[in-house]
Amino acid sequence: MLPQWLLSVSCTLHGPATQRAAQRMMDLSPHTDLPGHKLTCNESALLPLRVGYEAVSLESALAESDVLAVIGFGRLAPAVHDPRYLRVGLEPQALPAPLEIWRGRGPVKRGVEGAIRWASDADYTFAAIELDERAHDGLANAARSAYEALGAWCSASRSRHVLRIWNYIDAINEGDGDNERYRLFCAGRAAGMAGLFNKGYPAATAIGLRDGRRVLQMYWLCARRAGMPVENPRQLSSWRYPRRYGPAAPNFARAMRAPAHPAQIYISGTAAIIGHASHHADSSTAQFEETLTNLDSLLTAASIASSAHFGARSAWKVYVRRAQDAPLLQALLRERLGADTPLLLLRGDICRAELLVEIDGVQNS
Ligand code: 3EB
Repeated sequence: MLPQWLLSVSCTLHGPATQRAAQRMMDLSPHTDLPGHKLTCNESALLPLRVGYEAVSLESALAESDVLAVIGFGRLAPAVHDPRYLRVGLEPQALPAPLEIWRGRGPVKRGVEGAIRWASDADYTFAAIELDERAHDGLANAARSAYEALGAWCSASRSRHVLRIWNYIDAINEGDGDNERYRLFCAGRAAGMAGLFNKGYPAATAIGLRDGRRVLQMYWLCARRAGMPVENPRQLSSWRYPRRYGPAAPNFARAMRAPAHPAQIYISGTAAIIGHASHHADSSTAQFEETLTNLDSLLTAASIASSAHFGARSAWKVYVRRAQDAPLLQALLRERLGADTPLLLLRGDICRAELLVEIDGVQNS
């Protein structure tokens, strides 16, 4: 069944085009049923969350009543205890790095419950968890515990629909074959997710930290209404990856259309993968171009008008494995995405050892 917010958007604003797009999204998403009923109009879409990078102090950001979440990056980001704030251990390529700030409609309630920190307004929730692997019998169990805990917490909350998950994992490529830490994470995640996402997986990112702390960091964006998962016609759905990539497939949607109007799409970590195979193992720039082709394909599948791709109405994170690739990639990004596109380059490891660059973000129509 189509979510109510999408019905209202299709009948009041775009008519058959959005209806077709919704149909296409569902064709690509095996977890959602085809619509079997007449479209009706209502006013149930949420206002989109405003996500951007801001060069402001953490204190001034947290003083604002519409701020739902602030994410700081790297060692030099402030270490402040506030449930709305998370410092992720990924080093930014350029200093000082801006803060990623999520703004909603306010007012924001916030709290701490066990290992979970959360902040909610009427429509959206930011929820974060950090688990020390050593205290949780290793990475796989930490991942399972983290998904079980956040899953249970979100299911019981007003914003129970998970749109987007960010996973940051120390030393993600360490270990051989099925013992590679990313694969251990995937196994724990699959176990911890059991029964959670029957209507489709959230969009996600999984990137490697290098801080040596062995602390799994994860944060979720949840909403009061369900979003619509979107798959990429150029890429095999992650949960269908063949066995060679590990005993437990990753479980994420390529993108999530938010239950919002105007349209907003959260794009999962996207790399130079076609079908299930990595391409251009020897070239970060070729991987970058392939990644842009994947993003174009995904945004088209999500029916965000192609003229609206990138630009000021979007925000992107670019994860770069090798420091020496960063300057050229930065220049290429500016050339391809334009001067007004918000970008944050971070040094991080990508979940397959041969991948050198990955991009995630949010696109508003
Ligand atoms: C890929 O397409 C690249 O395990 O949550 C991208 C986004 C990737 C999310 C995840 C992994 C994940 O498979 C890696």
